[in-house]
Amino acid sequence: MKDAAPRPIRLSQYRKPAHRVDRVDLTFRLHPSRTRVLARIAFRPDPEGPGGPLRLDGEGLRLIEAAIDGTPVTPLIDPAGLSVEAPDRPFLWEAEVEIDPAANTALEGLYMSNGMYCTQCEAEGFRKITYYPDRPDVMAPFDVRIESDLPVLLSNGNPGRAGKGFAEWSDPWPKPAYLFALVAGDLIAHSDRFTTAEGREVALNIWVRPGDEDRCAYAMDALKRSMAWDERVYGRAYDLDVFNIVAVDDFNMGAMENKGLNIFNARYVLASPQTATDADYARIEAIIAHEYFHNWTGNRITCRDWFQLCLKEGLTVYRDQQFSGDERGHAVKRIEDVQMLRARQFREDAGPLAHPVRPESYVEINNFYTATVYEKGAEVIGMLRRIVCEDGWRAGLDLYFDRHDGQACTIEDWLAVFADATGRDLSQFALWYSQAGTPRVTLSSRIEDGTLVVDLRQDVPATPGQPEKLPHAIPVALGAVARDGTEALATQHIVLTRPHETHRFAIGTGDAVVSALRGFSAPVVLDQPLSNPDRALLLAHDTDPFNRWESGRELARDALLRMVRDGAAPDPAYLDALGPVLADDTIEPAFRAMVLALPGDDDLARSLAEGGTVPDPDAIDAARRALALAVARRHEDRLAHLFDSLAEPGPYSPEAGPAGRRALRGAALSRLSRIDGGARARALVESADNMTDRLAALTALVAIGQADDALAAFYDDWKSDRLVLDKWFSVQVAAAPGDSGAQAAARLTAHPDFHWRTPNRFRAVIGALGANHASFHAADGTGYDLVADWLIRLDPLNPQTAARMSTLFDSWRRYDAGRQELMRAALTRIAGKTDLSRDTSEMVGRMLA
Ligand code: 0A1
Ligand code: ZN
Repeated sequence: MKDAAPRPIRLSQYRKPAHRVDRVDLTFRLHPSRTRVLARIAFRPDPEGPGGPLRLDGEGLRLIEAAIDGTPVTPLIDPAGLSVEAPDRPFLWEAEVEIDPAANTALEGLYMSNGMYCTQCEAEGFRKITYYPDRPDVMAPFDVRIESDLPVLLSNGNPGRAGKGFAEWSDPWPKPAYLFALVAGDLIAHSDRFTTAEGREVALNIWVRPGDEDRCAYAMDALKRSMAWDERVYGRAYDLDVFNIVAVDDFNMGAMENKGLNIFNARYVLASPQTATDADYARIEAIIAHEYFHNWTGNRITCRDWFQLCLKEGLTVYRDQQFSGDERGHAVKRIEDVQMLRARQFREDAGPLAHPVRPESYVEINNFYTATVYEKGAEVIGMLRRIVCEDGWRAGLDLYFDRHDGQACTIEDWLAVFADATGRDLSQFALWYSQAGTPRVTLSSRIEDGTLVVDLRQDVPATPGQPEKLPHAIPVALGAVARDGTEALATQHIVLTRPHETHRFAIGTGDAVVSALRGFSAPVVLDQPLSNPDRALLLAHDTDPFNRWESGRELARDALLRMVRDGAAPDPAYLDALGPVLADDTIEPAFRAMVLALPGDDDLARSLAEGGTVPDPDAIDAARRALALAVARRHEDRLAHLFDSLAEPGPYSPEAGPAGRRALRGAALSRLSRIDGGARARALVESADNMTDRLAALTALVAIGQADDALAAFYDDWKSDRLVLDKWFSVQVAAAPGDSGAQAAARLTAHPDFHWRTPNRFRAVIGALGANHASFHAADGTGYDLVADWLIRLDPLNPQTAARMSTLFDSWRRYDAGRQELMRAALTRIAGKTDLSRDTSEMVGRMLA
């Protein structure tokens, strides 16, 4: 147990550090269980700091010896670090510590994965490597020497001397300790080069386990495109002679932007047509870009403290989304991003874990790498850009990079550059960083004498600790579509700042439908009473692709909610409206696939709960299946035509065009499988030459309970490939019909290949169960119990991943009394575990509060 009742850390209590660091010199003598770390750190008292003794963070370290300016010292050691008297002038701290990487199952600090040493220091892992002021506002250049017989020895920065059994690295760019990294192993490189716009020749390497080297080409290509894009779009060039990426199998998150040495979860690097799906390729591209873009937004300009996490994450997510949009098409990318935002962030914002984009307190910072900080943080950047307009955006960004390069900054610094560059008062806009909760915008409209009158109201819901809210500045893009399908009003940009506003627009028609929140111009819930014929009109004719899709989704949602609530039959109006979209080959296939997709069960449950109906997971699941079946019956010919005509003739390419065609074909297949007994899917699962088609077919078979043979064959083919085997585990649980995913998960957790200590495998089963709404919420509580059992088991080994997964329970108050009781009991059981980690106990405590 880390702490009985750990006290929260508060933003309001920020104080400057007492000591700054001028230089860090580290030597690692690597050994699986007895690694020695020698640190020589040049400190200097900060005249603006609070003074006092030298205070260093440190956890799980065995101090061998320490000295100040060459004189041995005996610091006062406690569980969180040490304190020692130090001179009131610059001095040299030297310390040798011993650590045990092989015993490090938490995957923070220096740990081992398949015989390879690697590190994860964000947010507070460096303190598990040596004593240090482990806070992001202490920045220093690092020199590192690694001693080991392993063939590949890597750290941040540029390579220095190397010889038998050692290598040296030097990072000239001052950085906080969370960006430190070290890797040592028997690795093989996929190498390339890039010449920056400034003429710097950069050696690029992707380091992987031998055998994986033929799966790196796509990640390398994505890296080079990211480097070129950041130069072209943001004027930011790379600043070292090498850029290394390492793939590791054991990793808590997606990837990490360590300076010059990005470390990736292997699943976000390795891809071949036979092993990775189109979705995997798209994620690899996005994450490679994200980590690379952090070199400027995160590394060159970092965060003053962890409350400012969204400063680097919101901006970097925004940048990676723009990049993917430029590379793959903005319409589809925006729809995907909004789907993700609603599924993860809106859910978070509506429950007990709601927090502002910039939280004001935390117990364990690792619990705040959330959809709110990342995805809502990115939405806030998008809104800022809409509000300051294109010139203001460019001027503000230039000022940001000029003014703050090399600094550790705050959200106030970020907003000040836009205020200074544009002369605007952004104080109301700043509320987006401090107020939690998803605002609701209610819109009604009428046409009076050729004028479109739009009434808008905004409400920001109460969230934990924030009962009262002020109105936000909400950019609303809106237009209107006339009854004949022509555009009656081109997109207008307004910024809602008051609780109620009325806007008037001259309009050349007597009747039109308002298309509001075009492009999803703000992260809000839009409440606009539209009839289904109005929605069908927008689906068919809106010039805004996001709202075309949104109108189709609203039709589907409305049909499903009526099926769940009133036992209604599938709405023929929805089925009719799909017809033209399915038949129109001029519409991009990826877009048509998204129109065909139904809203997720969890999304529907949230809609029902917000509308005052207790969601019944079985009824939601049944309604979804009934609607999918009705779509299949009604459009069988069109779907069959799509399935037949969209087969890709040539060799597999992961590009957006062919990927979109496969997506539409897969969507058609999943509908058709409900009426053809799985015949097409069975044929495709055998004939497919790529993982996208094969997994789409397998998923369709699992969903209709016809997958036994196909699953056995898949296992035989892929049992020695860890990344593909994760898919085999996951599909059986995530796609299982009804509540059968709970039994599937129980069966799979007893499988000899269920290596639950590896986060990817754990997530493939336990995370997949959480993603299968009807199964997680199985009425007898088996889903809840299974997840709770495994979280209790994982927590002592890997608190960070256990805490993250515990959020599966965050919506417990939505459900019926029986399920609420079962979920509360599961949470209480986790909370009552002796020695529960600080990470998980914070999460469970917030959910039960
Ligand atoms: N900064 C990384 C994500 C990351 C965050 C925390 C970690 O450990 C607690 C690891 C990685 C990113 O945004 O990609
Ligand atoms: Zn990031």
